[in-house]
Amino acid sequence: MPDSSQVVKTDCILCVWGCGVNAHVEDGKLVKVEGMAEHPLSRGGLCPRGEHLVEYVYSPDRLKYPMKRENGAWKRISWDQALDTIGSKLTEIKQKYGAHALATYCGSIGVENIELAAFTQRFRGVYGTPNFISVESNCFRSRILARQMTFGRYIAEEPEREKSRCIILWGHNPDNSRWMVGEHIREAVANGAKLIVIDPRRIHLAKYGLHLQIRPGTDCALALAMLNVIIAEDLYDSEFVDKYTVGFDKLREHVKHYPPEKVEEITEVPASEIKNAARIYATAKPASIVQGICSLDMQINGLQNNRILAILQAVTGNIDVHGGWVTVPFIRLSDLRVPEVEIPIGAEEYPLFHKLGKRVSPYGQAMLFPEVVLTEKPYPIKALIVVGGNPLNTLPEVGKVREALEKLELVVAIDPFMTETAELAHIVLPACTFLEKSGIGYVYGVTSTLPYVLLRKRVIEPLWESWPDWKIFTELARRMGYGEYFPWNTEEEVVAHLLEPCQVSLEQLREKPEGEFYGALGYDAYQKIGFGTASKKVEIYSETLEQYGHDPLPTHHEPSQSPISSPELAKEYPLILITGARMLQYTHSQLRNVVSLRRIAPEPMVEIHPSTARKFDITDGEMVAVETKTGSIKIKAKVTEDIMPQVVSIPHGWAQANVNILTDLDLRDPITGYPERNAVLCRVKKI
Ligand SMILES: Nc1nc2c(c(=O)[nH]1)N[C@H]1C(S)=C(S)[C@@H](COP(=O)(O)OP(=O)(O)OC[C@H]3O[C@@H](n4cnc5c(=O)[nH]c(N)nc54)[C@H](O)[C@@H]3O)O[C@H]1N2
Ligand SMILES: Nc1nc2c(c(=O)[nH]1)N[C@H]1C(S)=C(S)[C@@H](COP(=O)(O)OP(=O)(O)OC[C@H]3O[C@@H](n4cnc5c(=O)[nH]c(N)nc54)[C@H](O)[C@@H]3O)O[C@H]1N2
Ligand code: SF4
Ligand SMILES: [Mo]
Repeated sequence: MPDSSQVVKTDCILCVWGCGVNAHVEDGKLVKVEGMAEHPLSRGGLCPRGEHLVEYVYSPDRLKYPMKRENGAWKRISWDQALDTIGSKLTEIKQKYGAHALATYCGSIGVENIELAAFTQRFRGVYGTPNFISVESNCFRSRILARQMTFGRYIAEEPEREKSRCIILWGHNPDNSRWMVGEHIREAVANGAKLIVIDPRRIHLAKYGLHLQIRPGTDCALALAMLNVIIAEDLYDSEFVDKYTVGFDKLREHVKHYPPEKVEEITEVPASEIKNAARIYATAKPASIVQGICSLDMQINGLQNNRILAILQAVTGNIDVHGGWVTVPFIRLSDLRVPEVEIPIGAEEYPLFHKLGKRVSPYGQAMLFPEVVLTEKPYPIKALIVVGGNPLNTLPEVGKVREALEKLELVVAIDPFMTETAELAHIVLPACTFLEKSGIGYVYGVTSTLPYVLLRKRVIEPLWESWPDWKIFTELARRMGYGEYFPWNTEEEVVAHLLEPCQVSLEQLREKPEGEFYGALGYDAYQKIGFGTASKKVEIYSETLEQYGHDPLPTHHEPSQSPISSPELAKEYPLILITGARMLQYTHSQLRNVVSLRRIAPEPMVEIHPSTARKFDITDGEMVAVETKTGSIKIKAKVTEDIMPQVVSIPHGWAQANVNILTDLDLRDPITGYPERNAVLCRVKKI
């Protein structure tokens, strides 16, 4: 091979999983990518997004240089002009309104793009604002909180292809959102594991097991009924329960209110199926509930859904065991955060979202952001820096989000592409993609059970005038007089600093370009270190929740909008909308401009059952209007047997039929503030 061509081992972060990639580079150009066989999670595979990385990186739609919006038109400016303008405006805003008048927003890409999230947080800390908001306002933190409340630490689910005897896919369709877990599950089923799918949609994996088609938003009731059966029939692990849990007697009484026959009426799952599922799950050991990553969070019972599934795992003795749920060691990386002096927006309304015991979360609750901007209560927010996110597409009720953004004096969007949010910004800064910068790739300790880390190497030089995020914040901070907090001059220095406390050294990682395990799973962790709760046991009954005025034992609450809780509204809007079922070809609002992907999945569609379609005189493929109390969109109908008759499903992320026009910022989980985006009443009309 000539010297000018090489294969760089790195990972893909077009979504959270970080699949291993062999990137082929010729004369400084990325020419081909392949899956990296050595990577323990992706094992040589890539999804269609990963396969089309070349097209993504060289997309003609990339932002090529900084731009400023002037009289409605974009004008190219230099980096110096852009950073000077932003710096002086931010200084002015701080003097006039106080530092809290700036908010920073990190999107989904901040989760796996550690440098991006770390530098955004450092910048906001040095500037002095507490207002860091992110996708954790609707995704994943609810589950972390619930497990910390229940176990005193995060314990992750492990669908182990050799060990798991039963897997419950609960509101999760890994074939589209986490393909490698879909593969694992097929292998587990081939090895004799039982599969139970709990989903209003008949996903492909449903055909390998028992499928409970559940009315959206009633998962907590279903889990309580399963516990009713498991406890009444003595199928729980009494030794584990006696030794390691508190509150079981109260749970025993509580679940008596949820007999399967009654819960059939709530969930629409036949009582016989509830019993069947409970018996299979409790007797086939080890068992792992593999739950939706955000689907169950985004409900009125979101946190309690997460709690009740943790309780199911605990009482059946499936904690810290191979093929059940297991403690994953966290990767130790330098913390670049500067402690905030004030609490962020949402911390008063959702105190547990902000702080659980001694654990203080760095996030404000983004669902309150539009309201705070529009009302200026508790104080005015005047500027927003959006880094690696597209809130104008992905937050609920985007009509109101737009109104809020339009009121701001300064919106800066840092992104490789011109997003809907960037369109509305005053200044856009071209970020380079992950292939054009170095970083740390680790299979996020909480979303997977692989304690694995690799050096994410710069594969090609930044294209056009794009910069990596760390450099953007560093240069801006230096201009504003905060240079001492940003001493790093190169990417290598940043990565070396972040890796200082890591269990695996930079040198070791350099020697092993395919990556390295940084720790081992804690299969017997609770026997060694117990549980980190106040009682040192699994807290089935949560005094913490009780103190804050919430149900100490998970209790079913009807969704804010439902045929039962709002029958009048249901007369006008008789169908139940669920949103955001993942499409394999796209990540949220990204990648619609990758032609090869667009060819496979050209447009969004609303899934609707044939009986419902007949009722509303709708035929497959025709354009229809879907309407909620909040808004209306036009979208093509996909008539399919694979969905419950009274439910319709629309994916998110599409600009031309944005489902978040239909969702509502005010419908929220009372504990976390998460939006209810699964179970909103709607109607479908012919147009
Ligand atoms: N291709 C792709 N992969 C992604 C992403 C992406 O955008 N694209 N995003 C990533 C991110 S950030 C996240 S958070 C995850 C999301 O991951 P998940 O939240 O697990 O989403 P899905 O895997 O699409 O599965 C959601 C399933 O829940 C079902 N569902 C909806 N409402 C209910 C309900 O009330 N009860 C039950 N039981 N089921 C319900 C839907 O029908 C759907 O089949 O995906 C990640 N992976
Ligand atoms: N209705 C409904 N809405 C939903 C959901 C749902 O299920 N239903 N799911 C929600 C969930 S779980 C999530 S996580 C959110 C995601 O919400 P967002 O994070 O706002 O969505 P993305 O479209 O992934 O935006 C990421 C942006 O980062 C940019 N980017 C990529 N790489 C880089 C980089 O290196 N640097 C910088 N600066 N930018 C980069 C991309 O071009 C893209 O514009 O969506 C939420 N929205
Ligand atoms: S699942 Fe696809 S997009 Fe996500 S990291 Fe893997 S290859 Fe990339
Ligand atoms: Mo997410």
